[in-house]
Amino acid sequence: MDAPNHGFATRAIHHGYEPSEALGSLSPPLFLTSTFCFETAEEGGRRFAGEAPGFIYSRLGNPTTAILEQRLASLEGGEAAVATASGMGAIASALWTLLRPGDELLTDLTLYGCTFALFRHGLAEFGITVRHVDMTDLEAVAQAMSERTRVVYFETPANPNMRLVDIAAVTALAHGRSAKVVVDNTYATPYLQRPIELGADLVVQSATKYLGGHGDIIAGAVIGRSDLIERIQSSGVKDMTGAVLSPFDAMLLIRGLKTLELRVERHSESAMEIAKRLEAHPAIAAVAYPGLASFPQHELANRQMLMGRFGGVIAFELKGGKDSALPFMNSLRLIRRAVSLGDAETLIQHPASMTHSTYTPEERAAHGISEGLVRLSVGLEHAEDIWADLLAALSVATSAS
Ligand code: 4LM
Repeated sequence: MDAPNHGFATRAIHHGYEPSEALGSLSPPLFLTSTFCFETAEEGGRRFAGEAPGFIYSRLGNPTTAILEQRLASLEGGEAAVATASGMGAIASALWTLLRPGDELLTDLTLYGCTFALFRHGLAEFGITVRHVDMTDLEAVAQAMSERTRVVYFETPANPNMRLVDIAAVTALAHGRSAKVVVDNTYATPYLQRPIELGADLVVQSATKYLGGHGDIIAGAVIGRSDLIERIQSSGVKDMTGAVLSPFDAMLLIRGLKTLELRVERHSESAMEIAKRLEAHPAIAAVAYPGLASFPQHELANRQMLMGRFGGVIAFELKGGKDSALPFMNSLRLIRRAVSLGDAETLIQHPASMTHSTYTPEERAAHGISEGLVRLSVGLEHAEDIWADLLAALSVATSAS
């Protein structure tokens, strides 16, 4: 069923699948197969030549994954999507397709640790110049672009410090230089933010997070115009990275998407309440959450993020910095100490020693990632239980310091 005019939740449940085409099965069938049989040798040749329709081999395409891809494209407001084995698989497949030696990649200061590592230790070693600029400063972005800037890449909200980038404004600057814009929309999800509708060329997602939502898969996706996705699928995913999603994980992701709207509503509602309470607590030095009036880019958050919601991730610092943060984390009983985010379980981690340990201490300092920062991914538990756990651990940390 293709229903572009239906609401978000309806498309997350129905788009791209018609039960009457699969023996009436309510749930899309799982095609757990690596390869597809040809009636004749000639028929196989025609499929390889693109002259006959039909699947060939699951690294090139799979019917279960194809339903997921149509659904993701619809939710992000793109023409097409390619699902990948991880968020890093999505980022690497897109960038290896778009960039050539001699090109420049312009990116924000703050990025997820492995994205930073891919840029600094991967792309840069293959003749691509990677330039970091503070993308909250549009003047600086305009100055940093050159004739060779081929791709402009950023996260908003950024991992881990929640900084926002004005998608429409940066896209206008990039398009003025004929550069492509790639936005990592993992934190916001398409329910709260749709970069393609604001002009971006491609969205990348770590579907491991909110899209899957249950902490049981590693997955990713690239979404955008059909011609670009076709190139990323047939070059980046098929040949250069091989980062293809398993059909089994595609099925779990189809299942996860059905509740995306409900989950993000709840994550956001609880996170907003917890951010306010953290901000008022005497042991807390600073809280970064786009929904707070004190957030420096709160006006941009209101303009760019949808539904009056701001997601489930909060970054904060304790007054004692790292020396208070680690004992505080160790005192939590309900909240799990783990990286990743967007799961039903509330997760907490320390970016400087965990997700962002790929930066040197000097790089973290230069890129706005402080050593004491703690990241909380607010889960779907009863919000008062999450708060009670935080409160108890804060009092332990305060009395110890
Ligand atoms: C984490 N993040 O932060 P895969 N883009 C963003 C991310 O946060 C991540 C990826 C891409 C974390 C993982 C340990 C904004 C991952 C990469 O892990 O390859 O699906 O996504 O805790």
